[in-house]
Amino acid sequence: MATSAINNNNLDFLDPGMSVLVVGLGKTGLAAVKFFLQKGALVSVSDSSPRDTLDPKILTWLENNDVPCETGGHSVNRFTAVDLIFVSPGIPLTIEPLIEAKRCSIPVLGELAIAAHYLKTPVVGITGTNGKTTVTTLLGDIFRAGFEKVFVGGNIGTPLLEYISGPQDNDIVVAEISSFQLDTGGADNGLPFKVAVLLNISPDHLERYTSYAAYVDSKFKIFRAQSPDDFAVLNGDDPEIMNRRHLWPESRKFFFGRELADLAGAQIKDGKIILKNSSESALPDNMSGEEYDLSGTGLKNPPNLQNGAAAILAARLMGCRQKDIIQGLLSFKPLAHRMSLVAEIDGVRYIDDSKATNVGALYSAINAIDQPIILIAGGRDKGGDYSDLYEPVRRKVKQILLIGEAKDKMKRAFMAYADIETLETLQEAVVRAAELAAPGDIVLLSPACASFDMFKSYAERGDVFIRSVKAIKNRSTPKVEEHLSQ
Ligand code: UMA
Repeated sequence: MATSAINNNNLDFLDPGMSVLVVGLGKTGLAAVKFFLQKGALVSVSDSSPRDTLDPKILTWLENNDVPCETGGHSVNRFTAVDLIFVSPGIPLTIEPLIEAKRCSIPVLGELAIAAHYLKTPVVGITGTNGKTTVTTLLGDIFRAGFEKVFVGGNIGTPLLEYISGPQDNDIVVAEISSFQLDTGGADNGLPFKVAVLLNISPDHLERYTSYAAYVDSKFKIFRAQSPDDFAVLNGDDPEIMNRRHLWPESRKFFFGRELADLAGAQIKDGKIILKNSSESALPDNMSGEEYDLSGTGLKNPPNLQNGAAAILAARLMGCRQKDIIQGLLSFKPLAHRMSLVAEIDGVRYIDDSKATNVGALYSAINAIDQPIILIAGGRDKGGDYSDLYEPVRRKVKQILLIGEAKDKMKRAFMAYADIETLETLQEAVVRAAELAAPGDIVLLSPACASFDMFKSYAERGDVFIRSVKAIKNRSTPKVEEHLSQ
């Protein structure tokens, strides 16, 4: 082992022959194996899933490249016998082999720590509890209007390591960044984002963090490596963010929101985004006074107005031209499973918000709707505090239909605020919602929970909802022949 030569501040240690254990063989793990092999390291893998559940093509590829792969669990002796451990974001940092490795002073690093040393392209990072994927996608659209080559990756689905392993010949990298990724950014400052965006913070992933404060701390790490030449873009309407805005160093801070008072940044007003200076701080390049009208775009409703404001500000601070931003805004298509209208059947609208995997997302969904709601919720609980929802639920929700592991816990939480039924499947919940709904109501799937107890992903959950709604629509639409025979 060459651990004495390694420290987290200096990753020029990737000498040929050093031993690296990659933990987790998902997308990030596979990209990491390829990266470390390229650097000439002796790579091995450890994954807790049974061998027969992993992709056989990947296992054969590893074999062909002489990469030993432990499956079905993690053994401590593998973790303590290497020079460096690379962890995928989904691996809890509290598993025993990692604790033991850290006790032996073996560096445990993730993708952002590697990117800090090897990424050569200017990078915009977007984090927050909700809206990350929307803003990352939107910024991708905006930058594509103005730059020749744009890489969009990170937590949105394509590991940054895939880009880093290639020629790195893009003009800009747009990276969705999760708190899990920020947790393994390295003991030094991590990746310096030219523009770092923090969209909002509300309780999430509390099954992994010891406290909400620990989760909030993790989100703020996105600013750690910034210098005075870099920009922080922050939600001025979010109390959690505003309370801590003085607590990190260096970068120039600009804000977006409805209540900016004397803060510089992007003001949301009457469906428009207006850039403005404050008495103490001026936006660069005389951009103060520019207006962007979101009313004709897919961003006209909250929370997308906030997402649009954040993206406009970030793009402008990255040097994007106003006309390219407008083109990007116009070309943006709202993403699936986020407050998407599936169908209107007999005067009832069915809305798919399957991406609402935490309490904060359900809160903004309920607040965005004025009609009476029949809410379908539940799934795998993430430790969130449901009390923020009591008042909006009491005011707007006629009935809650609960599914999944969290249904009993949620029933206890909401029984004083709405009528509740529990059901076994999402399909049954949709059928029951259709029976209960009256014209003018909204049937809303917005689970406030992860999907993994019943589905592979929130996308699969949303697809099942859509199919169930379409089945009801087909049943309720009289066939032409039946209609004619009456
Ligand atoms: N595994 C172990 N040991 C464990 C737990 C898991 O070996 O203790 C193994 C699993 O068996 C599996 C592998 O680890 O084979 C999966 O690793 P991973 O969960 O890190 O998954 P990746 O495929 O690498 O995907 C990760 C992100 N996943 C997570 O953060 C959980 C993806 O975000 C991201 O798109 C991808 O990297 C590329 O950057 C997903 C996500 O749910 C979409 N993110 C969370 C969120 O958005 O809320 C943070």
